[in-house]
Amino acid sequence: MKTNGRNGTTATVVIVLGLLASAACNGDPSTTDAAGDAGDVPDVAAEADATDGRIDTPAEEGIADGEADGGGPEEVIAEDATDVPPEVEADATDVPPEVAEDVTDVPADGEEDAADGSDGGPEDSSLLPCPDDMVPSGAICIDRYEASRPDATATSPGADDSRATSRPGVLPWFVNPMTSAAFAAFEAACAAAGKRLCSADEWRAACAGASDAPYVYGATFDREVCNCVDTFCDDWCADHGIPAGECDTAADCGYRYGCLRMLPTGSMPGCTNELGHLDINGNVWEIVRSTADARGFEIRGGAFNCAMAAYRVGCTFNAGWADLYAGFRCCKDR
Ligand SMILES: [Ca+2]
Ligand SMILES: [Ca+2]
Repeated sequence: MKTNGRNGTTATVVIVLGLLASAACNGDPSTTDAAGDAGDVPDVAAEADATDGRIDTPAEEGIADGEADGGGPEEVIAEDATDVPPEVEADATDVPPEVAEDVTDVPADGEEDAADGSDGGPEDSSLLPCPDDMVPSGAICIDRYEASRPDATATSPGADDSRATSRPGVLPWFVNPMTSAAFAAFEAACAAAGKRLCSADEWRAACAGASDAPYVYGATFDREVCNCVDTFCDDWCADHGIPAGECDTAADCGYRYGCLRMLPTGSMPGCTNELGHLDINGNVWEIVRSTADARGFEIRGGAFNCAMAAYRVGCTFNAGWADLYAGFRCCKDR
């Protein structure tokens, strides 16, 4: 720090780290990110880079490498990202066995849901009930789970693109990076299931719920409720003998420990509101139709690997970049 040259080097490093942090979420958070959040970025990148070797399972490495290793310019990151092996696995052992039973026990009866005030429209009595794999949200039904392929399992997202399913305990259907071709494929997958992609307004309304909350579960960000980059830091420390007082649970700590991971659908039973859909915040991003966004779609809900989770998993955030884990869920009119 004694010379201008060193100061210049330091400044350069900070700028580069800022770019790396963008890569840590697989993209450039430029157009829709709040400028005020930019100050958080360099620390995240430093942690992500420095701890690359600490990822403790092959499954986690498969996903985390797609993020933390993408330290170069965007072209390089995109290459890495498309290389995500289809067998990328989540830690299926984390799925509480009771989750699937609980969620499938939820009554899908539209009249009962309408009667409990979940959507409250005056015309509710004329609306049809929703199929078992969807929940009512006003004048539409929305998938209970993130979309998955028919042949997806808890450890594989599958390969059958013929139609979208909405079911618990399987890895969601995702692409990385997001493309216009994927948008068309998602629309076709919903159509083959007798559904369609949700619109941005429909998705946001279902996310915010009756209380119009910023997060699906309420007004205050909670890392433990929906699967985000910060969810497993405390668990990682406990598993590795790090006392709670010494465990880094600050924002984006998942990069430090390499403990972020995609989960099978419905693994976080609290990640919902009175409507009963799951994972609308976090896990994989969700593509929705948009007339406001020039791309024709928006990218909503945040993801398991995305920095600045408190900001990006919110119900109103639209990711303006393509290098991310993009999934979807289907809607249909009632
Ligand atoms: Ca946790
Ligand atoms: Ca999601």
